[in-house]
Amino acid sequence: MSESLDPITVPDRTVEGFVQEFLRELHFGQGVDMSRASTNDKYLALARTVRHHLMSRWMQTLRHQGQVQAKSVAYLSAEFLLGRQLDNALLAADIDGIVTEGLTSLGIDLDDLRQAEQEPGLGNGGLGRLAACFIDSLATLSVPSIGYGIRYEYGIFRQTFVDGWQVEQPDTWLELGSPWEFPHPEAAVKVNFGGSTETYIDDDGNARSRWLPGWSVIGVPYNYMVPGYRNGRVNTLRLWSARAEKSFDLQIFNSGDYADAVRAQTFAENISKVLYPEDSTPQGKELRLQQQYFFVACSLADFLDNVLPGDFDLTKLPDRIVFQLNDTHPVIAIPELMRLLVDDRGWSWEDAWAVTQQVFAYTCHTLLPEALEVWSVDLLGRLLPRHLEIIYRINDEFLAQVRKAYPDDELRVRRMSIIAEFPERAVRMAFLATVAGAKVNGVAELHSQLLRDKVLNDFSAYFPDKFTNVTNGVTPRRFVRMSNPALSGLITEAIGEGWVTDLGRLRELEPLADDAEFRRRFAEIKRGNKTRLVDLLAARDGIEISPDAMLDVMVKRLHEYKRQMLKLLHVITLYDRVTSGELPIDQVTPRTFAFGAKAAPGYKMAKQIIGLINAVGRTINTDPALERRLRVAFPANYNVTLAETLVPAADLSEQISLAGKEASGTGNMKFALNGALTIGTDDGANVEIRQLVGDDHFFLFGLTEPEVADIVDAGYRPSTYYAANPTLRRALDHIAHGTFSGGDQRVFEPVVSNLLHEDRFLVLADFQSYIDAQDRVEKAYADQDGWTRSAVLNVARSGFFSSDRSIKDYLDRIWHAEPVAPPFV
Ligand code: CR1
Repeated sequence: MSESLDPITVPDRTVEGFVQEFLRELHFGQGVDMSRASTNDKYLALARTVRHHLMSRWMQTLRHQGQVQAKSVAYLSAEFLLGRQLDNALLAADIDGIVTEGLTSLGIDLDDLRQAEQEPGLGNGGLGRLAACFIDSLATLSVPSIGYGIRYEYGIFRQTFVDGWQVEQPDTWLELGSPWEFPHPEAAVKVNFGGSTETYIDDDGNARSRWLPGWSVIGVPYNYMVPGYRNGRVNTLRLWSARAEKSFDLQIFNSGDYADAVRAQTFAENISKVLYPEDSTPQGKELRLQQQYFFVACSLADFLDNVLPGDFDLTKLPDRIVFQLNDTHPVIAIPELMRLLVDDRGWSWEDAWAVTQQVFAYTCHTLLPEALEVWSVDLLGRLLPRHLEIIYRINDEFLAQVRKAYPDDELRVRRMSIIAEFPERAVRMAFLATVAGAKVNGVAELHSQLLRDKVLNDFSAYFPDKFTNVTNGVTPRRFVRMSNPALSGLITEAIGEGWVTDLGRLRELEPLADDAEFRRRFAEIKRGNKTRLVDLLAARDGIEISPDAMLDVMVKRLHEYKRQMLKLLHVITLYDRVTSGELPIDQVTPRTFAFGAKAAPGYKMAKQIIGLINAVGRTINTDPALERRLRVAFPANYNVTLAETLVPAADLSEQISLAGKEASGTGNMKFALNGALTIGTDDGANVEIRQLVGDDHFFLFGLTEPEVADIVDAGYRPSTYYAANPTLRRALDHIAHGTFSGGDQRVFEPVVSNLLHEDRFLVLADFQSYIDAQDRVEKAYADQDGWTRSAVLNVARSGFFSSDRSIKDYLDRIWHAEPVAPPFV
């Protein structure tokens, strides 16, 4: 079906047309003229002008979706780490050319306006960024879909360093207004909490339960455009913001108690106030559960009541929708759908369960047992008493079946219960999702295998067909085409445009790895990207680095299992080799060690490690003996925007988690796609990266997952590694003796004693293997041309890691939905 665009809504795609529209927006939208316009005025006017170019396609997509009623995907995620919108919109609408030219004619530098955009940091790390990549790919593949999440007023905290220690500041991303959102207060949804339940006899004489809620809030939807790449489709991301039912109490206000008059408002708004600053650490908080229920209740109500036509037969729901649960955060949607069908619509339990089991699928993103969310029965019963009853019944019926399958195995029944008994009675959300979901997937081959064999082993034995893998991917639009324009130009020149939406075509670059002229240009681009980074870090952070040094990068959340400490011990070892006279400074490859990492505010050890990285950096960067050949660069507040400049500049990508701990990683993919070589363990998606790029172009080190399991089972003793390895001993002793803390031995004592006596993630066990691999890196880097050849091959062989491929796998293996041709291009 092809329709034509409504001419009223289609803006003129010429430079003159753009300029006119931009000036109109400045005038009518911002109420200023060019002579008085601030940078923010110009940015907002530009954003609105750009948005016009997508708007008619958005309207058309929605209209078309309403008519066709094809099977859709609802991606439920507590986090969408979107990154800046302006460039992505320019790229999708294919108007960067006319915009740059038009602004230049007005004496405006597009780059200045770019900087004015505050990135929406509505996610913590990999999980949230993956959700953002997935909605981009869904739109680009023209899959009917909608993203549902929370519009946090404050996103992931802004990290600052005070004396090298992390201090968190609120992320005020909405302060100057966001031009990318469309609030719809008229479509608000009421969400209940608390209260109690009662049983009653319905008209047919059946005993039924119902919820008598204690309080409620209102969810206001904010819509965002999710443009496909130049394909005429614009999907929707709908984020919910919490409000009180009554904005304030006039009686109380008039009596003079102003604080009390707005109490309900403050309380309600707290629900969407701030992104929970957590990343795989267990910090169960009541507010977090409120957030989770709030957004899934809004989303299910919105889908059933507003998106579906009024006469829709809900027994057909599985033909029309699949709700993908991004980790356990939205899993409370399962009892919510049961409640909507059984309590509100009078369905039988069996009918409701039959539908529910078909419309949910669950993605697990972790292997750390402490990161598998549980909610105490006490809290859940207080906040959502009816949902707890429903969960109990799901569990009773499930366990009855397990007993039937394993008649004399009560231990197994207890292991598989959705309700844990120790250390307190609690609902295991991953189990609930596994029991109710049609499919369960891990996010890389190794991760999915470990889910089956270890974390959810009883369940994979019981439901063998439920488990599958979908290896993560990243969007090539943002992470190559947009962030690495020079490399994109070279690729397009070599193999044509099509790779941006068909990333497997990067394979066609392979023969060019042997073309000296191509390698020269590739290396020149890498250097240009480094220069861009040098300039950015100087301006953004006052950090000085050289474009001539090897750029060795470790950027990701700070977590012990990711092992920033291992990286740091390597840095300290190089420092020790030089300062002890073992290694003449002129034999050291000039290297910049770039770190970027936020620690969860309550995660003490992670914050210690941040302090230590900065302390080591201070020492190394100022020690004249090193002649500036080794430098540590740790810009604060690593985020998507910084990644866009950092990743294209990198030579070496550090992916050094303990094997069996990193579910996938996605930074690893971004680096390989931009021509960095990886030094990494056999963990997460590193395994697949190495298989694809080849052992000769990847620096593998460290224990394998089965080896780790053996060592841990045998009783791991880190101090034996310390005792046996003089290099390791010297590195740790530097920290312990205060080399980086002005002689003060107490400051970093917790880090040292943790490594020596606990070392949960086997840093000391992998140390020597890592140092050896780093020595291989040095050698390889000495042959610059050989290194570039490997870098080209990394790019050519990493096309698999496009999120377009991930989404196709989801469509085939889990969603069984089809792309629908957009109404027009
Ligand atoms: C995992 O730690 C994975 C992303 C996306 C993270 C990481 O290995 O690449 O998910 N998990 O699947 C996470 O953020 C809160 O959990």
